[in-house]
Amino acid sequence: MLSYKIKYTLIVSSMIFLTGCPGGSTSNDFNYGPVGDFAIPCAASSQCESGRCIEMNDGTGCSQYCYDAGDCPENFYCAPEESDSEELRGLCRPIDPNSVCHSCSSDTQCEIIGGLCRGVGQGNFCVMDCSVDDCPQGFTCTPQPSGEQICVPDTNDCSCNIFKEGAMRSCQNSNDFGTCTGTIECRGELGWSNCNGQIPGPEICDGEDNNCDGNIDEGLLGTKDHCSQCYDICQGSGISGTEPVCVEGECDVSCYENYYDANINTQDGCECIDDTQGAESATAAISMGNFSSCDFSHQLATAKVPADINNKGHADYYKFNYNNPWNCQENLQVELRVYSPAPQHRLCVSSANNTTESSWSCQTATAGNTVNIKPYNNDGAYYLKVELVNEGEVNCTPYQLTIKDN
Ligand SMILES: [Ca+2]
Ligand SMILES: [Ca+2]
Ligand SMILES: [Ca+2]
Ligand SMILES: [Ca+2]
Repeated sequence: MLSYKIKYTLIVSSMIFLTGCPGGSTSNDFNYGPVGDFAIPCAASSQCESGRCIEMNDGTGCSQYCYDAGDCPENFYCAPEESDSEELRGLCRPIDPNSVCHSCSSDTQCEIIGGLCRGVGQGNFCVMDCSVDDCPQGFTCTPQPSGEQICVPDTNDCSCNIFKEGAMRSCQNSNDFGTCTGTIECRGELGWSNCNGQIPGPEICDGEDNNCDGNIDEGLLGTKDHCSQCYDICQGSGISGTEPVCVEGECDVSCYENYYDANINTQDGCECIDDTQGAESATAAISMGNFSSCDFSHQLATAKVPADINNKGHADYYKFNYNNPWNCQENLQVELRVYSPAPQHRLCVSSANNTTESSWSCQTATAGNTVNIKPYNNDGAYYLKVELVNEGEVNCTPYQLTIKDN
């Protein structure tokens, strides 16, 4: 306080001398040193102890003279005043938070904070000059190679400093799995917070969008491992001829060739396997043998034409050779017996050496019944076909086929 008094005296006398205007009110236009009305709203300088009414925040307020920032309250800096006096150093002016660290291209843009336009981090920003002044909290006076001393934010990032606390920005977390967005918040002199967005990860079935691509559980939900919901695993893996599948959110099985889900139960997969006794076409027909006796009977009991609701097994084709060297008066006949609960079967039999299917004789047998076809007794090759009549009817029951002459 004592030094203020001394300086004040020196300043007043200097001012009087310099202005060449001694006496009058000029010598009392300002008072150097601490005041009791700092920042009190004012309309004119004469209302202030210091004799200075300046712009402050939203209006005008009384200020005070200073030597350095230590003479000014927090968030005020000691702005140099134009004077030829060595003693008159400056006036406490509010630090404009919008001007500190504001992007700039020339020093004149930074005059409001008595600063300079200098490079900080990536770009040029208004920084305060600390050659005569202290830096505000959160800034460190940093000598430059040029000899200047400027207030560099402790964050070394002008986008976030103590004056910008609470500022928010969007941010991204990216890796090989994707990019997730979030926000970062300026924590004042501590700098930006970490991005609060989630870390992208591989998509897993959990009801969340793990890789932040906007889709939840994509590529997983609706598959055999997550069919109607996550971890609803479709059964059938490990069962021969069976592939578990998920169709529109419902588990099903896909059967390999010659395998059928004839019991409409996916739990045991495609449990019905076709036999290999009947061929798939007349030309490939499998021979049942050569018959020439006048009284014979040959039976095939284990063949079947399986079917599930999606697929019907191929028709079974057979052939046999018949000759009648003794002119027996017996009748050659082919008999098909269908057991319950098998669906309708059809039996077709050719005449001797006739491979044209459209001319074969056919009969349809229902469950529990038997049908007979008696071709003419000519010598030659005979062809047989056993097939299911309707699509969509399930079956895994063997039929009984008999060739006889009696
Ligand atoms: Ca996703
Ligand atoms: Ca997910
Ligand atoms: Ca089954
Ligand atoms: Ca068959």
